[in-house]
Amino acid sequence: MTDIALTPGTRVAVLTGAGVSAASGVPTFRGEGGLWREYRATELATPGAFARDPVLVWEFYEYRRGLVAGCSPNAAHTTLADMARALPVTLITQNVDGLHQAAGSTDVLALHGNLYGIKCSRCSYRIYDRSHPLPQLPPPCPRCGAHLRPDVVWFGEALPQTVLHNAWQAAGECDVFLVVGTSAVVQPAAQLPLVAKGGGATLLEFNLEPTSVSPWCDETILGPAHETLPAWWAAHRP
Ligand code: BV8
Ligand code: ZN
Repeated sequence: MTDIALTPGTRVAVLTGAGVSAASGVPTFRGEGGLWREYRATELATPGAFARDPVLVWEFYEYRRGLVAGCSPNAAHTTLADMARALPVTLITQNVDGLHQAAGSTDVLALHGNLYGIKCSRCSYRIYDRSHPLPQLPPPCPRCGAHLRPDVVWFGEALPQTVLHNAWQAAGECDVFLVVGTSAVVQPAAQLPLVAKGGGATLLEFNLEPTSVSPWCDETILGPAHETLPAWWAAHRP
């Protein structure tokens, strides 16, 4: 086990992916269960899929909103919220399920948006709506009449600039960087652990298996994050 002496001044940054929500019952992107009907999530999370079939993509996100509505944060989410009460923690997530926020984490840098965000596919109209179910079909924008769409970042779309800038800065300045439950495949999020390493941080990975970022990690702690992260925090909290 990599020896780290955390103090109340230790700057921690965390990048989470779908694996942190697996124990809550939210399917990951690339594991089994990532399928919906006969589609893979990555086929539908694109502007082209929405342009071709807005109803299908809207139904896909309604399915996921319904799924997540029945899920609760697990011990990995609550541990990260607890950590931020003891240390300066920047929580960066690729997830859109809102479970970090539900666990009490605040100031979450949501790189890829949130399932409860809805925006216009044409103008700047956007709302945050936790109600479920939404109308069966993508509603027309009340301002311009175009289809409303999920306010998430699809493949081929730019990440929110301020969020990405703040995540990049936190990664470059932290003392310890935790990579939790991500295959580290999706860019530019997957660069963040390397930015942290380049900034001199200790890099720890929590996953079921090694990933493409494992060679840069000071340690890869194998196991389900809802068990390994609480155990690590209990052994290292200042
Ligand atoms: C962009 C929202 C440019 C939607 C998502 C290089 C540079 C820049 C871009 C690219 C590049 N190379 C390729 C690209 C394009 C692309 C990309 O990265 N493609 C990949 C597939 C190669 N990137 C983009 O398109 C990005 N946009 O760069 O735009 C640009 C600039 C200016 C102007 C225009 C354009 C946008 C990417 C965002 C896509 N949106 N989500 C939605 O959710 O529907 S990404 C999606 O994948 C989710 O957010 C998910 O979180 C994310 C990453 O996946 P993971 O979270 O890692 O999940 P995965 O299933 O893969 O892995 C789960 C892991 O958990 C596994 O390792 C598993 O072992 C582990 N695990 C499982 N259970 C547990 C566990 N670990 C611990 N405990 C457990 N219990
Ligand atoms: Zn509009």
